[in-house]
Order: sequence, then structure tokens, then C-alpha cells
Amino acid sequence: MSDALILTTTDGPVRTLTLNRPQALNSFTGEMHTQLRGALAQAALDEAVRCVVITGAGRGFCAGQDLADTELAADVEDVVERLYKPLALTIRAFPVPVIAMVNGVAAGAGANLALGCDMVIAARSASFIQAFSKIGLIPDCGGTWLLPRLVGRARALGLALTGDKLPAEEAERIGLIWKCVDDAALADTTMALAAKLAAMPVRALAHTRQAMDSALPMDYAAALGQEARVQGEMSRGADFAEGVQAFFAKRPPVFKDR
Ligand code: T3D
Repeated sequence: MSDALILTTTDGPVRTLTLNRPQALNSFTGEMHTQLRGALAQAALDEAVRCVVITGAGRGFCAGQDLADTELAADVEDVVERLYKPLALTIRAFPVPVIAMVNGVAAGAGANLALGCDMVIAARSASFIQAFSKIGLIPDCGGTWLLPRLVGRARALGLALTGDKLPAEEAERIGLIWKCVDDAALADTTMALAAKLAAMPVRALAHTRQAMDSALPMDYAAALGQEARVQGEMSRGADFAEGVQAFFAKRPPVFKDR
């Protein structure tokens, strides 16, 4: 097995980052944070990358913080501020779509890492656990913000207070994730979605995510104003011209903006 804690593979425009500490269900050490941050920075800079997929090696997606990492346990506030906060913000502001391919259990910060991605596809055998309450912590890595927005306060609190395991099928049913698929179909389904998104105008997709996030606290008029401003910006990009030309030429568009 490779020593790399993040495995990087590229298939055309799709970059896959695999959390690689399967012996500890890919839980985060400081070094894994460093390597993931580096891999995300490389993907963000590489103009050829038009979609990123994050997944886990072995039977788990990610079990959150490595609870055996005594160095990190020394100052938890610092770890959350210095490591989890920038990770969540980086993914939220990523220039291209980010898909979480949840291959197994996603617990603690591992669950919220997945939920902070633009789309989440999970294997039927996977599950989501807000494990924090069981060890006397509160949801982090964006959990307090993401959960009520994804599934409403009642379900968000139910998940966070109990720390119960939510099977992937149920996660799809309540709208926590985009899709749950049979385990055998996970990779193909995710890669087909990634290829589809990569062929789309990814700059507009990233701005769609940002506009939706920033519209949340706005009133209707302010959101409409934001739409006008961002739409103006998008309309000045090459992708809009290409999209319209391709439509009238009845040919597939070739989008290049990022
Ligand atoms: O700095 C800070 O602490 C603040 C940041 C906090 C962010 C957080 O994420 S807090 C939440 C941390 N995560 C958890 O509390 C989850 C702990 N893990 C579990 O509850 C269970 O492992 C699972 C429900 C996720 C899976 O259960 P199961 O039965 O499928 O697997 P297992 O046997 O418990 O785990 C397999 C191995 O992975 C095992 O090692 P072993 O006995 O085979 O040598 C286990 O110890 C290890 N492992 C699982 N999770 C973690 C872990 N090792 C270190 N840290 C973990 N989080």
C-alpha cells in the first residue's frame, strides 16, 4: 500500500482524491489534512480539472477526526479553526463542482466533509453519523450550518443529538444527500455524473452554488438582485456565447471557462 494519505487519480477532466487511511476508516490526522489541502490546491490550479470527486479507501468514507492523534487533541479549538474550517471553506468555494462518493460509513467531521460537497452519492451500505454528541462535542466541519439547511431543524437536531446512524437510503429519502445507489453501481454512477458535470459550464455551476449559499439569509428582492448581478457576469463569459451558438447550430457545446 502507498504511504500517501491522499491518492490522486485523473480521468480526463475528473480528478479523484481518495482518503487513504483505511485501517482507521480514513479518519483525519494532521498529515492527512495537509495532504488533502495540497491535493485540493493542485486541482483548483489545474485548468484541465473540471470536476473533483472525494472518496475513501477500504470499507469507510471517513470517520472524522482521528481520536488517537494526541497532538491534535491538545488544542481542539485550534484544530477546528486551523484545519477543518479552511477545508470546509475551500470545498464550498471550489472553482469546479465537488462530488462526495461515499463508499462506506461517514462519521463526525467525515459526514460533514461529504455533506459540504456540491453533490453526494452514497453506496447503499454507507451511512452518516453525527458522532460528535457521543463524545461530548458539537457538529463541526460545517455541520451546524449544513444540517438544518439540508433537512430542517427537527431532523438536524434529531441526527446531531442522538448521534444515531442514518443509512444511506434514508439519507436520500430525507434529502440529506443527492442519491443512494447499489454498492456495485457506486463508482460508475459517480464517474458518469462527474463526466457530465465536467462537460458543463463549470464556472456557472460554481456560481450557482455560491449564489444559492449567499441567498439563504437574503430577502427575495436581494436574491433577485444578486441573480441579476451574477447573471450579468456569467453572460459576459465565453461559455454563454458558446451555449447559445451550440443551441442554434444544433451541436453539442464545448465549454471552456473555469
Ligand atoms: O480535534 C478534534 O478532536 C476536534 C475535531 C472533531 C471532529 C470529529 O470528527 S469528532 C468525531 C470523531 N469521530 C468519531 O467519533 C467516530 C468514531 N468511530 C466510530 O464511532 C466507529 O468507528 C464507526 C461508527 C465510524 C464505525 O464503526 P465500525 O464498527 O464499522 O468500525 P470500528 O471497528 O469502530 O473501526 C474500525 C477501526 O477504525 C478501529 O480500529 P481497530 O480496532 O481495528 O484497530 C477503530 O478504532 C478505528 N477508528 C474508527 N474511527 C476512528 C478510528 N480510529 C481513530 N479515530 C477515529 N475517529
